[in-house]
Amino acid sequence: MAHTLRGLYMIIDPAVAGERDVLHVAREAIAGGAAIVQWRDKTREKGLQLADVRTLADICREAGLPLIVNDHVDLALAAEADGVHVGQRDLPVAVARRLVPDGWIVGASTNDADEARAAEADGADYVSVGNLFGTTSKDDTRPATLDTLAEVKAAVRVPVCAIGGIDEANIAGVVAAGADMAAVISAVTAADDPRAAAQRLAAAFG
Ligand code: TZP
Ligand code: MG
Repeated sequence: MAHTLRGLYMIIDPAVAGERDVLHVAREAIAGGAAIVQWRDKTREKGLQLADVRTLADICREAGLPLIVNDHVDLALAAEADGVHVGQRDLPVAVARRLVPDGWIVGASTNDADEARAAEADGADYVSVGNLFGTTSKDDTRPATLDTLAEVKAAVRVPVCAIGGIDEANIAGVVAAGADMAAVISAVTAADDPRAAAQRLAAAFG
């Protein structure tokens, strides 16, 4: 099934969820209108993540949404996800593309127009741009601005996903700068009511 790469891109990260049940957060985000879901776990071994990723893949399939696994092609394949997201130091986009089935989504993290053009040329289906507003969810990020986002949008034809500290106060500016998707972790995961937060964020895409 071809998925639309537009709207709220919900990243499910157990480290940010803390005591909250991550799969519950995912269900709430989807009920609130998330359009794309990513699994991101920088902490546990892949064998210990697999059951959760498989369950999340089922949840996403049921909702008709794509599940994208961060970093790990093998975990994405094992969980029967719909795609993989690679950073500049993960497997190269072209390699990931060769390893996944036809029709899978391959996304790439970028920080400027040159990286975005290269990712697109290597076969990325979308590029992400960040860290836009500062984040408490990830260390070692490279800063980017709304101008960077607009430059990337002008440089590539594939959809562009904004990331980094996106919340209800700044998401309208992100959409105005040309983002096709806005990725969030904490703005939904740590919200008092994750479903309502997702609903308000998703509304920015009209
Ligand atoms: N890459 C750049 S910033 C970031 C990632 C994975 C984390 C985004 O999380 P939050 O909580 O929405 O700032
Ligand atoms: Mg990565």
